[in-house]
Amino acid sequence: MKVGIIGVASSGKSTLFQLLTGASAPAPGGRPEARLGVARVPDPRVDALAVMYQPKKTTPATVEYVDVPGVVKGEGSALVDLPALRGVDALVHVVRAFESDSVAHPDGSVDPVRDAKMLELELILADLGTAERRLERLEGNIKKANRADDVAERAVFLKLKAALEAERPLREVVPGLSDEERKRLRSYSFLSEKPLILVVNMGEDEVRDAAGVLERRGLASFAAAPGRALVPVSAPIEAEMAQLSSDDARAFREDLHLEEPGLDRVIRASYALLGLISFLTAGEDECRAWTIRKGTKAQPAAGAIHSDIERGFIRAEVVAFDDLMAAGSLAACRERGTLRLEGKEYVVRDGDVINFRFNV
Ligand SMILES: Nc1nc2c(ncn2[C@@H]2O[C@H](COP(=O)(O)OP(=O)(O)O)[C@@H](O)[C@H]2O)c(=O)[nH]1
Ligand SMILES: [Mg+2]
Repeated sequence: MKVGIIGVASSGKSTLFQLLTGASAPAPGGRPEARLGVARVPDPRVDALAVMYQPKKTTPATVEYVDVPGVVKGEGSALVDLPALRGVDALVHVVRAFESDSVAHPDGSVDPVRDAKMLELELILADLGTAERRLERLEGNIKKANRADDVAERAVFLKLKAALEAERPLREVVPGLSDEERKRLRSYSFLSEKPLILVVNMGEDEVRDAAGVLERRGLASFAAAPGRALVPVSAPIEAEMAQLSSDDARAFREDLHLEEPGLDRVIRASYALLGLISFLTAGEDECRAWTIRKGTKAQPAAGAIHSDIERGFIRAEVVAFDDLMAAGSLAACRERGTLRLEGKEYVVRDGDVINFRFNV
């Protein structure tokens, strides 16, 4: 899974990107470029398996993040580097809510809902451009040769255009289309259709009352729309926490009434919004979490590991993580009957520990 990080200049995008992925700060000077980094998905189940199996290697699931540099407005260019976003599955919008005398907001004042709406509009206008260009092509084609396919596609794009002109993001529109209509859009990557996680970067003294701040700033109601999620963080606090031992970090969080690190919540929100789950594999060589979409069947799930395992799929030996922990070993699960043999139609569940039997 790949997530693009967007936001106005100095909202804390690069700071958060570095904290999420462990990347170092870019060298100063030079043209800012989109940067790619990998974050580990926190998952206590993988750690528990590692205690049980003592493997040579423990590998968490990962999420890729792209730090997309903001572009200064008023140069006739978009607010964000839009081409860098075409290949991502979801967007994180870092919304600035922190006040600072030393770090100026490019618009002169801190107003998170204004910024959230402005960025959303930017995505909508980019999609409107895509829709208009496509409609122009289709009109030309239809004049030349009146093909039914082109006429049908034009009808879908006219719907999109009307919605976008009314400033509605496509994530609110596309789910209401028929399967037939959605099929015609499959080769497009619309920015306002992508799930949006608003990461609200607030002041250090505000995180104790994060829910209150989100309410007062009007962000809670903005984020209530479908396909949007809200995660409050404070970049300096996350940075401080990243320096601490895990015990000290826990004490620090308790002091601030935070249940888990803000960065973990960003990753978790990405998973939830995209409908992703993890299944697990365990053995003496490696204990590992793998990412799939909710609803994936056993055979394509095997493909997350290797295409050979998917192709040569015979059966899956499956046990729920909790059952494995309760029994203490796979052998004990076999005796208790909690280790099941499943076929290719089995729908994999979050936390299934799976051993695929295959033949190549
Ligand atoms: N006071 C304060 N400063 C921050 C916070 N987050 C980022 N900054 C500072 O704001 C500046 C811009 O941050 P950066 O992550 O580079 O923003 P970007 O332009 O969105 O990539 C840096 O000097 C950061 O140290 C925050 O939550 N509070
Ligand atoms: Mg930056």
